[in-house]
Amino acid sequence: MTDHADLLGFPADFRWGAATSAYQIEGAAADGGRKPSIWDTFARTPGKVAGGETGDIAVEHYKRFPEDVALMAELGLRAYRFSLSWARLQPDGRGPANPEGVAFYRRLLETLSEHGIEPVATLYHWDLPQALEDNGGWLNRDTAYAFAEYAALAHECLGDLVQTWVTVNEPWCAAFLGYSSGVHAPGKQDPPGALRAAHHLLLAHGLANQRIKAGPHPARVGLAPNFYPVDPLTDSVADAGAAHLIDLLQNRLFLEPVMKGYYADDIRKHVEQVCGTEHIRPGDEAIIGEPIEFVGVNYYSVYRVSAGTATGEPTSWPGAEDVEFHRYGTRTTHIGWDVAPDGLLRTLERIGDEYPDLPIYITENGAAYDDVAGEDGRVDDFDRVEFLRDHFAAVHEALQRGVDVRGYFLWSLLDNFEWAEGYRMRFGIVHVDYATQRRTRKASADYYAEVIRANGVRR
Ligand code: PNW
Repeated sequence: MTDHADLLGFPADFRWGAATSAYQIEGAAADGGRKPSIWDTFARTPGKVAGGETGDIAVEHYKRFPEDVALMAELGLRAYRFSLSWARLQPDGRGPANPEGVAFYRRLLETLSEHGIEPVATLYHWDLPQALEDNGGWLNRDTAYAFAEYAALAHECLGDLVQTWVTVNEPWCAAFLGYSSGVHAPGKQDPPGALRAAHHLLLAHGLANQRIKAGPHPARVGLAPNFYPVDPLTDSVADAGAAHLIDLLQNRLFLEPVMKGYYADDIRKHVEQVCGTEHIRPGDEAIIGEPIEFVGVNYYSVYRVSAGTATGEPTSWPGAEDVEFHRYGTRTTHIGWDVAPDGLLRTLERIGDEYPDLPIYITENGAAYDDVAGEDGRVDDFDRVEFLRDHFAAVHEALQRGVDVRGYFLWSLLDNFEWAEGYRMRFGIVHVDYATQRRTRKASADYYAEVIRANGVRR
C-alpha cells in the first residue's frame, strides 16, 4: 500500500467491487421456472411501493447479464457481489433445485470468471419464496431450517464457481422493516414477532454456515448487517438510553451473538421485555456463533437520537418506539439519508477494535442522488463522485489505523428497483434508461474506474 504525495494508496489485493441484488435487477419474474417471492406479492399490492412499481422487469439483468458483466470488466471491477433468488433456485422454498435457475447462475458465474471478476454470492437479499411466507415466513422457526437446506443446495450446485458466501443481507431490514413497521415485504406490523424473526434470521445464518462448511467445496462464509453509529442528541441520561437501545437493535443484535456465541444480558433483557425468550432454544446461540470468515459491512449513514414519546404506531424499532431521530450534519442524499463518511470510519474502527481477527468487507456503500440524464443518457453526478471520494478516504484512514478491510462493494452497479421507493431513487453509477434499458456510465462510474486503475484516491 503506497501513498504518494497526491494519492491515498490501497493494498495491492484490495477488492474493488460493486453490488446488486436479484429482485432489484433481474426481472423475468415468471421466467425460467421462478415462482413468486414475498417481494412480488408485496410490490403487486396497491399502496406498498411508490408509483405501484414492481421488479417484474427491473433492468432485465436475467437476459442482459452478458452486457452487464462486460460493463463491469470495462470499469475494471475486481469483484462483484450479487444475490441468488431463492424463488428461482428453489421455487417453493423447499424440494429440488430448479435446473433453469441453476443454469442461469452458472452462466453468470462462468461469465464473471471469463472476465477475471471474483464473485461474492448473497443467499438471502429479502426475497423469501411466497410459499414459505404462507407458512409464517420468518415468524416461523421452520423457515430457518428451510434456509439451511437451500444454502446447502446452492453451495452444492454453484460452490465450484463461487467461494465467498454472504448468508443474510441486512437482517435488521428483513426483520424490522418486514415484520415491525411493515414498510418492506411481507408488510407485517408485529413488533414482538419482528424480534422473533430477527432470531430466526440469525439461526438461519448459523445453520447455513454449518451446512456450507460441511459441503463439497471450499467456502468462506459471512453475513452482511447494516451498521450505523448511533449518537445521542444531548448528554442527558434519557438520550444516552435511547442511543444505547438503538445501537443494541441496529448493530449489536446482529453481530455480537454471531461473534460471541451468546446474547449479552442487556440484549436478552430487551428481547424478554418485548416478546419473551421462549423462541431462543438451548443450542441456538452456539449454532449462531459458529465461526465466520469475514463480516460484510453495509454502511449508509449515522443516527442521532433522543428520548421522545411513542405514537402508538409500530415502528422499525421493536420496544424502542419512543425514540426520535434527528439530522446528523448538513448534507443529505436524495433519499434523505445524512451524508456521513466519518461514520464509516467509526464503524470500521469499532468492528476492528472489538473483533481484531475478523476480516471486513464493505459489502455496500453508495448514494441516491436526483440524477438528471442528458439526451445521450449521460449523468454528471458530481455529488455522487464527492460522496464516493469522501467514503474511500474514510476506508483509507481505517486501513492506516490497522483495520483489516479487504474490499469495497459499491451500491450499486446499476440504477435499479429501490424497494418501497420504486425506481425513483437511483443508486447506480451506471444510468439505466428504463424505457429502453440502455446503460450509460455516469461521471461516478468514470471516477470509480480511475480509482480502481490507480488503486487509490487522489487527495
Ligand atoms: C440496503 N433503511 O437497503 C439494501 O441492502 C439494498 O438492497 C438497497 O438498495 C440499499 O441499501 C439502498 O437502500 C436499505 O430504511 C433499505 O434504513 C432501507 C434502509 C436501509 C437499507
